[in-house]
Formats: sequence, structure tokens, C-alpha cells
Amino acid sequence: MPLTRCLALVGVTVALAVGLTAQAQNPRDRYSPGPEAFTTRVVATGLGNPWEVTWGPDGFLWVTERTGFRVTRINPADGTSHVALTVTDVYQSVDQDGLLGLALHPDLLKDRGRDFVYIAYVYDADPGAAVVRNLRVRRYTYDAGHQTLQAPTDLLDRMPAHDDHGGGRLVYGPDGMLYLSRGDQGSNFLANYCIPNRSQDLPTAAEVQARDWSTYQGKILRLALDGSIPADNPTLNGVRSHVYTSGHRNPQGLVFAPDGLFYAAEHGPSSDDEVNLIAKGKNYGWPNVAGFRDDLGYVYANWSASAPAPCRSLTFDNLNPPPTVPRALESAWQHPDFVAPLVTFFTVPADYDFARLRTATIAPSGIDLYTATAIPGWNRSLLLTGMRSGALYRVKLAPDGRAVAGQPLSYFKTTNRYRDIAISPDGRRIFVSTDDHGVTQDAQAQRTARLANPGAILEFTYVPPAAGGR
Ligand SMILES: [Ca+2]
Ligand SMILES: [Ca+2]
Repeated sequence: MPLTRCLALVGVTVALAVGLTAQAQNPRDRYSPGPEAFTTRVVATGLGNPWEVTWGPDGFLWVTERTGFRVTRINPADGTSHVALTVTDVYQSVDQDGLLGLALHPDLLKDRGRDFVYIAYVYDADPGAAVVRNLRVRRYTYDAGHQTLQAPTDLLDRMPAHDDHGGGRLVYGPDGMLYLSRGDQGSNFLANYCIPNRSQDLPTAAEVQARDWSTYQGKILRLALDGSIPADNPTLNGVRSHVYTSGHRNPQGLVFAPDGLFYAAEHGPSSDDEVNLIAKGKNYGWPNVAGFRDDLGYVYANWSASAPAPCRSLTFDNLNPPPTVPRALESAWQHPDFVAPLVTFFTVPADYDFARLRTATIAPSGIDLYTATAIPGWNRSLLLTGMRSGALYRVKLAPDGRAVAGQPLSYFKTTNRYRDIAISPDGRRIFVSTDDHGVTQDAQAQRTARLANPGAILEFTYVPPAAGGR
């Protein structure tokens, strides 16, 4: 996409110019707040890491509690909550496992016999004392009389999971299919630095036949509503599987536009969080490319291939891998299906000082698309959470939805980790869920773990300019 690439380069050029005239700083600290005014209200607190929040057809917010193992319906008017389901076989011991995604069937509460609710969660596949994390997608049927989820039906399980980068977002597509994001499990990074990254690996025909989903890491998957492989899924390396797109790191935001365009957000490594336009069969570059294929701020260092010193003999250092670890420039990797992001948070100059200025990411999780007209100028804007920056970002899209228009703006700055977003149908209220622990930054852009509203749902209500223009 030459235009997108051009816009991104303009952004980099502006950043470089600013860097020359002002003291170098983390681009996370430089973003422009949007001009609109909002009031803030705490809707609910005491939730166990609310992970997905979505507006339901009953006017309630449907929430998954990652560490509470509950699907909870919250009345946005008064914060009262109703537990629709407690999942009894969730496995959770770290920050990226537990009960994750939730998707509502569009016929929910429409008297069509399809009151289906889908969840994605981590479970322990080992019957004994050992723990083998796997991910499962399960369907429930909502019983409106009892306000509970009933009749569990497992759709797809035995998908690999681990202790880092779990993805786990689940959405119902306009084509009547389920889409599920899978992270790269943190392979080739931190404690998992000696595990090869499999974001580029695709299943073989024999693996699909054996229902061996071990390559479903760093992917976006497309499932039929019974969990099977749709007949029109892409054929990649000669094999059709659930894999819809590959080359992802940790996508935790998925959203469809009314016209069918499909967007995802994912965490970058030390820079280059991405917002991507997702298309069938495409490759989003990880771990060979982070953000654009520009050789800026990222080189793929494959720790597991260290020789002659074996990986296990090395101490992980993200910024300075030892010479025995093979390194490959982004520009050395070519793939005919590679797609560059629409926008990054953030692409940094080649000489960016990570050690001094810290990682240049916002850590996005949930995203949503603003399709209302209540807030002037917001129609067709992507909203994404910044967990490490304690803000929400708005990315205005071009009229055709295939490029961004202008620079992202930031909103709702608090000392919280925003996990996910929901928008009221009239577009006047925006809800965010917050983690109950973790690191973000405060009003002075200082790193902190003292969160203002842990485990909460917050509401931001648009305040139109006063009539008469005062
Ligand atoms: Ca990418
Ligand atoms: Ca790059």
C-alpha cells in the first residue's frame, strides 16, 4: 500500500524533526490529546480482571472476568451485575491465561432459537499433576428466564497455549464465522527465549488430519460455528486449516466494520504495536518484521538457533543478543503475502535509545470501530486501548477504510491499564475495562503499578460544546 507507507514515512520524518529540535523522548509521551470533552463515571468495580466488554442486545455490558472465570452482565445504568456463568475448568496462573474472549451471536435474544454465546479460555489438558495449557472455544445457550448460560458445547479445543502472549480475542464475523486471535506464546522472548517462534509455521495436511493444531500460534483463525474448518478458508502451502492469517505476535484486538473490513491490533516487541487490515491468507510479518519492513528499531534475533553456544547457555538480553544468536534484517525477508500495518505505535528512528527512553509501545489490547455520528468527526474511527500508556487512542480511517487519515489522538488519560472497549449504540458513551494489576504510566508519564481503578468498568460520556458556542 504505497499511500499508507507514504503517510507512515511522513510520520517518521515529523518525529525525527521534532527529535532534532526538542529533547529526545519516548513517542508514547508525545501524543496529542483530542479536543472533545467527556465526563467520567465508575460503572463497576471489584471485577476479576475484566477482559472482554461488549454491548449486548439486552442493553447490558457482557464481560468476561479473566481471573474470576465468570461471564458477568453489568447494567450500565447502575452497575448492578448478574453472573450468567462461572466456568469451572479454566486454568489461570499468570497474566495471559484464564477466561479470555467472548462473542455474541447476532440472533441472541431475537427469538430465533440461536441464543448463542461463545467463549475462549485456557484449560489444563493434562489429567495428572502436570499442567499443559490448551485453549478451547465453547458455545453456550443463553436462558433469558434464568439469566444464565446453559448447554455447553465444545467447538474446538487442544489449541496450544502457554504462559505469555495468548491472544484470545473472539469475534463473530459478518460472514457467520468465528474469528479467534492466537499469540505467539512469548516464544523467542523473555523466559521463553529458547523456544522457536512459530508465527510463520503453517500446518501440514497430516497435522490437520490428526487435528494437531500445534502451529496455531501467532495466527488469526477462522472457525465455522460448529468449530470445523470452513470450506472457503485460505489454502496456505497447499493446506486448508483454521488459519486465516499468519505472522502475528500478540493480537488482542479484533473488530469488523459494517462493510466487512476487518481490523486487528497487536503488541509489538519494543516498538511497533500494529493496527492491521486483516485479509484472507495474508502474512503480517512477525517475527521477521515488526511494523513496516524498514529496518528501524528491530532486528529478528533467533535465540533458539544460537551456535555453537546453545541457547540455554545464554542469558536473555532483548537489546543486545550475543554474537552466537543469528540476526536477520527485516529487509532480508521477503514474502509475497506480506502486508504492512495501517499505522504503528510507534516506529522509531534507527538510533532510538531503548535503554534510556524505554520501549516505544502503548501495549494495545481491545479495539472497536466507532460507527455512530454522535461525536462529530469520529465516524469511521478505530478506538484502541493503550495498557502501558493509560489512554485510549483514536485512529481516523480514510473513507474507504483502507488507510488512516491523519495522526492518532489520545483520550481518557488515567492511571489505569485499559483492556477492552465497548460503545453504546447511540455512540455517546464509551466503556472500558481495566486490569486489576500491572504497570502503566501516570499523569506525569512516570511508570507506575499503582492503578487508579483496578478491575473496573469505566464510562466516558461525550459532552457536546455548549449551545451558542460559549
Ligand atoms: Ca506486522
Ligand atoms: Ca520495522
